[in-house]
Amino acid sequence: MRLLSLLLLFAVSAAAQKPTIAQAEAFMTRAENELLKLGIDSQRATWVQETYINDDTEKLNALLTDQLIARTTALVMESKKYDGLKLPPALARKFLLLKLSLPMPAPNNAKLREELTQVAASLDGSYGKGKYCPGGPKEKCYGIDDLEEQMVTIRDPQKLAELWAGWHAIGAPMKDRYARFAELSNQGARELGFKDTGAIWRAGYDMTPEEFSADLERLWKQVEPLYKELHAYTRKKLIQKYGAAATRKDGLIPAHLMGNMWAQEWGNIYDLAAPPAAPQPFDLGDILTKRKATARQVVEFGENFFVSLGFPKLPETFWQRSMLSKPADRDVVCHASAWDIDTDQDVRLKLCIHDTSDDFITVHHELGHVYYYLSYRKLDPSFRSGANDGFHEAIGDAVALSITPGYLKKIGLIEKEPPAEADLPLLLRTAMDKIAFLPFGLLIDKWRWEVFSGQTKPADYNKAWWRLREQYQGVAPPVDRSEADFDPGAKYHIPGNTPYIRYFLARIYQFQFYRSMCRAAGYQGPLNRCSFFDSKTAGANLAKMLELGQSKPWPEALKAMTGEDKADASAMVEYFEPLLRWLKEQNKGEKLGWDLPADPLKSR
Ligand code: X8Z
Ligand code: ZN
Repeated sequence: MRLLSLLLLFAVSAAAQKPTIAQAEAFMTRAENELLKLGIDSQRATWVQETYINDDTEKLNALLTDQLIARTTALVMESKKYDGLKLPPALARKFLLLKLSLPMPAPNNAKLREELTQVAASLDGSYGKGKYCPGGPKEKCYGIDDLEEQMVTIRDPQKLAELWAGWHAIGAPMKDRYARFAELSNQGARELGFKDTGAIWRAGYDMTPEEFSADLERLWKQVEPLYKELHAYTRKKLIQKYGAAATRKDGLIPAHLMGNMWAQEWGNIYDLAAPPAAPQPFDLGDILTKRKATARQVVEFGENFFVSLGFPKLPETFWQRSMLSKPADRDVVCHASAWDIDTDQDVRLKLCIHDTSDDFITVHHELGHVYYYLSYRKLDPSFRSGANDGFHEAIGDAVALSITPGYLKKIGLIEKEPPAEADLPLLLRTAMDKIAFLPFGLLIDKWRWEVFSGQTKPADYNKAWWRLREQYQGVAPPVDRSEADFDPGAKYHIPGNTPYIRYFLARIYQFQFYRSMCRAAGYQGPLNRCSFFDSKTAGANLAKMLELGQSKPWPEALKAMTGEDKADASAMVEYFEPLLRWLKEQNKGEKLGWDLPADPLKSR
């Protein structure tokens, strides 16, 4: 009798301790509010660091990041209490998103966490302060912003190799810090119950890691034939121009000849690849310079496009608080970015606009982020994010695909539409940016996932990097490299710790979004000529997807706009179909692809 009542008492108190759904809900509301506030403080500190780099702002940023990570970690731990509960789907999703919310998980130990946030802020700072001083440190020095501009026009391979090596030297001093960063962040990931930091990143796609890998592989296979043709064609043109400096027995292309520091987009060397009889392409950069367009006016072109779709004008504070041009008096991170400081109306851009067409496109890209922010700001804080991060990167690009000659004529930037023969050359130029990027977009995080998983050790960082660049991109280092170099450090997103697979996904999604908006706009005809400017129907469909934020698994968001629920590269293939036919014709007799060299670090 006594035993029974004891047991009963035990059962009752256990039931009393088991948390309820109401408690889970209350916990989540509290967590959301607290993290929202800390997130805003941290955003402000990061903004100040990146627009005003010095030791103090670096420290302040590290401090605020530290606070945010500390509280997020503690709340994730606390949230485990509710693990076995059967929660309503929206609440369950919030718990999941909380677990995945740290791109840089940190150890739950104040000292180690502080070390990690310091290392991370110093890596970001090193990139922003990075300079190449051709005549030595006392002479004129160039940051990446200047160097990128120079690479667009310089056509002397020796000079290009110098610039390339000069910039890549900024990576070497980051190597040890990067190794420590990976080690500490992994420890944090393991404490949260994940294998490593890469595993957290890959968990953000509403599918299992195996399904995610399979999806990436499937998409890559859809577009790889296009890349191989473009690679072979561009290689032939580079060899015609540069001879020995562009020639390797294995068929790889030296990475400094593509008009871009990372050979990630090749549109800047379109002049070397243009078909002989092609009409001279219009140069938006020239047009904007001749008109003396200000940075603000360049952004207004983008704003007007979104307004034409039915979106609101940008808030006044956007213009007051954004950084649109490079300040003359201090170091800043020029790499373009869009900011959602308070996840409400305080949205901003940070970029260093020059009068080039690349920037015209980049502005549309960044405004895609801004209009996404503004569209989901009314949702609960947990859901104020993109359906997945690839969606976020794809919105502005999908809009920018509508910057056709027809559109430019409509808004008065060009006087007459180029003749029909100009279509194919324009498609080639676009492909040199969009298609060329695909393997690069894929390999950056393949490298990082291998680093985080421990498959690639610090002693092999650079080898593994070049192995992937050779395997996927078919490009080789222009000068000999070694493990004393750390070439990944010369690409912003590595020291900046921004996951990158989003950009690969975005290249694919953007054509899918674009095709669906073209259809909504009632467009019929070859896909590459469509502009959905001024279509309120296309805009309404887009808004339906954007307003969902992260509240639903991404296939549902995709469905809300396109009616499709799978990522699909067929729109991209359709867009470039005429070009593919032409490239195949041009490449007759050419060997497609390349062989992998025995030593990935050798320049010949
Ligand atoms: O980093 C960016 C954006 C940031 S919002 C400008 N992009 C990647 C890069 O520059 O490497 C856009 C394309 C790929
Ligand atoms: Zn972006």
